[in-house]
Amino acid sequence: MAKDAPQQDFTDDELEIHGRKDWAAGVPGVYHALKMSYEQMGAVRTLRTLPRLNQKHGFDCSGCAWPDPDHRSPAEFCENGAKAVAEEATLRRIGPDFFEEHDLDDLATRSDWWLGQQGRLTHPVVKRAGSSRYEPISWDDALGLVAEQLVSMPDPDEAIFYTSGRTSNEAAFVYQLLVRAYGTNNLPDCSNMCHEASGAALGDTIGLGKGTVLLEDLHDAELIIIAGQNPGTNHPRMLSALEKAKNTGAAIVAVNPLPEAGLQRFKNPQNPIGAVGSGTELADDFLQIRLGGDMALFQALGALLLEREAAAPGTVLDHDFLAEHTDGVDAYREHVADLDWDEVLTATGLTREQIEGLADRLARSRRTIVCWAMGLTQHEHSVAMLTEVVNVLLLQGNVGRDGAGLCPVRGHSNVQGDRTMGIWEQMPDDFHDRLDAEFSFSSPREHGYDTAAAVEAMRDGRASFFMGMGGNFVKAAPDTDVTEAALRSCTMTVQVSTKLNRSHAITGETALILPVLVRSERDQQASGPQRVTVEDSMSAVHASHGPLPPASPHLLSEVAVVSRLARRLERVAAVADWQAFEDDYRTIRDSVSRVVPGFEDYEAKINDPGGFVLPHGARTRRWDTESGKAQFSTNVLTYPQVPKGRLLLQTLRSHDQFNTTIYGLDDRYRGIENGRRVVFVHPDDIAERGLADGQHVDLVSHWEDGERVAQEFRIVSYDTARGCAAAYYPETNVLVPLGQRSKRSGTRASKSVVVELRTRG
Ligand SMILES: Nc1nc2c(c(=O)[nH]1)N[C@H]1C(S)=C(S)[C@@H](COP(=O)(O)OP(=O)(O)OC[C@H]3O[C@@H](n4cnc5c(=O)[nH]c(N)nc54)[C@H](O)[C@@H]3O)O[C@H]1N2
Ligand SMILES: Nc1nc2c(c(=O)[nH]1)N[C@H]1C(S)=C(S)[C@@H](COP(=O)(O)OP(=O)(O)OC[C@H]3O[C@@H](n4cnc5c(=O)[nH]c(N)nc54)[C@H](O)[C@@H]3O)O[C@H]1N2
Ligand SMILES: [Mo]
Repeated sequence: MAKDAPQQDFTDDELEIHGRKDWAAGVPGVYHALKMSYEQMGAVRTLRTLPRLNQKHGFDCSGCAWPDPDHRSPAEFCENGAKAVAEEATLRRIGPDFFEEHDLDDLATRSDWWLGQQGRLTHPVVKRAGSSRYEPISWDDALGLVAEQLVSMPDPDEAIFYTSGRTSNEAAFVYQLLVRAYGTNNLPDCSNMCHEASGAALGDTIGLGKGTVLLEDLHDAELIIIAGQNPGTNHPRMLSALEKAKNTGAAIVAVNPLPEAGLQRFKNPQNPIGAVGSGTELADDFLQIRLGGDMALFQALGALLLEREAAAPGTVLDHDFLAEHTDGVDAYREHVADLDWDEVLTATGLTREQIEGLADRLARSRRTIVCWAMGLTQHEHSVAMLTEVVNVLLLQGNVGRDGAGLCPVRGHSNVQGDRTMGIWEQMPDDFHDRLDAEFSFSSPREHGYDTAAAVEAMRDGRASFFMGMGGNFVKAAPDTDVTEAALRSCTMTVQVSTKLNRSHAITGETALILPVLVRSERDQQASGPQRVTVEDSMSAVHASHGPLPPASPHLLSEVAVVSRLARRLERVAAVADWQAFEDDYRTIRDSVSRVVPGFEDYEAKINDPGGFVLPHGARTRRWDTESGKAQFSTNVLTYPQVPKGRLLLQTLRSHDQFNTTIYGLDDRYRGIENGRRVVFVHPDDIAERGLADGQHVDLVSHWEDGERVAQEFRIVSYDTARGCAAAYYPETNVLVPLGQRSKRSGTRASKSVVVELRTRG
């Protein structure tokens, strides 16, 4: 039986439960942001940093991938963006003596919160084979060790190169080049656990796996549906855009198992009256859907739109668009005509009236946007579910029209850019062709491992080297015990990092930590200070300049780490002038401009402080799909099946974390203070099981290879959809087996885990 990670403290003695809030941001948001900034950075550094966040000549927030408005306010950041910056710009430091005090066994017992609180990593360190602690090492020796290991590998496919989505375009591009010149496509990334399903669904149906909406579109929309997303916590700056839309008359509908504070009411901290007043009522309607029920909902909406059109021809659908631009609408029409409404109501937990109400809104709206995040992507049937969202928008011609479109809201600040730069285990052939031409080599074409396949390969002894360009692989990946064992079985693990996390405590035989600069720091190279570029959720690319001095003189930039490693690997060294790449990032962008479509004149385009928007065929109604048209899809109605007595659990973020980085132990909007081991359950589901609010239970998931247990969660009676529970990630990762993932994209089903609440004996 798999047990919970040992470092967790199971007793949340100080845990307090308060009522949940129905509004987000406002003065407490500002207060919490500044409090953490002062604690971590002090007043002077706070004043030097926050005013430059997301400004045209400033630096890009590492918090999320939300775009910047053209007209920025003096404080263009949110509570959680400020926290993300305080976390990296902290004055706390981990020097070499830290590791004299704390060996690996000690680190492995520490909580994620404690590890993060120790501060920035300042020196490269190594854990040698047979030793149980890290010790300082020079950069030269560190990179020498890595190169030696890579050269000695019998097959490049035994090495794995992970990326987390904060890496700049420049670093990502040189990193994938190093990996491909070394000879593998093993480039798993955090997208594999995140928006992979969005990319797959959009690629198949509209020809490019990215959203079609720009910020202005949101301001101009008539109807915005926000499904499976908690912007109040995870994309707070989106609330300003929603407020703007609202003020120009848009209707907003939230589709979520939880009544999330940010979707109800927003007190805009950038507006003095907004911050203290009663706030803007955001959502006009809240559909409290069951987990995984969205495919049924969108199929039903499509069916209802077709019905309303049949009743009043010419009033609902966009016939010209359908005829000229789409393929498969007849098959779709036939398919949804047979819709089983009983199933729809079971899958969604909604009433027919609620669904009809949303269909009415859709029928009336001429400009509709659907926004989504992890609530729609982290299910086994996510790709099909998202193609149903596309179907509904296509019916009314809502793609490639101002004020309308598809809006996957990305997570990490440059996760979309990393993909554009080639961080993917299965880049298309034309990318490889251009890469080969630019660097005169033959890149490997066989697809590499995604995140789950990478863990399986390490587990099964098919891979023995792991390098992480950022991120916290062991905590972010599913099936914590399996993932930890997989990493421990490696000959070498290398983490390019900024702060300590659990992936530094769970190591291969030899392990290295290579500490790097963050985006808020000055990146000085031989040719002068460098800028880097990032791509936001809406395909806008712009430059970022860090204002702060580096946390330590011993830090390198990610680009420098890659270039110096590349120069030590003969085959890799031969393909490019790596010294030039390191000395002057303009040379990297010059290569990108020839390899990646849309980046022509890259350098000139980023001189515009607002940056530039990458082309997206679907925005101008050019469809790069097999049929050459926007594609309707027909899917068998699917939703999670839950055996009697069990609950469906989603694993989600609290307000005080950034993925695996835990800022603090509160989840203010949901009324949780000083603890994270809580499970939110509907009061009737609690009563039905003879349990009580406040009781402690184990969360148990059952699989063919045995059960998995997350221990000691306090039951919190909460307004969630019936049959659906929620608990925080990463504590619950232990419950999700590697094998359970989206059929077509491999995204694992972190939002639909069948669990039993087991009383503790
Ligand atoms: N402060 C902060 N900002 C972040 C992050 C962070 O950890 N902290 N993480 C970043 C990253 S990498 C990402 S990917 C994004 C994540 O952003 P979100 O996707 O908003 O993050 P989650 O906390 O996973 O929340 C999922 C939301 O979907 C709902 N949901 C879950 N399952 C379903 C479902 O089946 N149907 C519907 N309709 N709704 C469902 C949940 O109730 C919840 O509101 O945020 C990014 N921004
Ligand atoms: N159960 C469950 N699992 C999930 C999810 C879920 O909702 N539920 N969400 C998934 C999602 S959406 C994602 S995106 C993944 C996140 O997976 P990851 O991206 O791997 O995880 P993070 O917690 O964002 O990584 C944090 C670490 O990155 C390093 N870091 C921070 N900034 C920088 C930098 O500028 N450069 C470098 N080199 N390192 C840096 C720091 O050392 C920090 O400790 O987790 C996934 N896992
Ligand atoms: Mo993500």
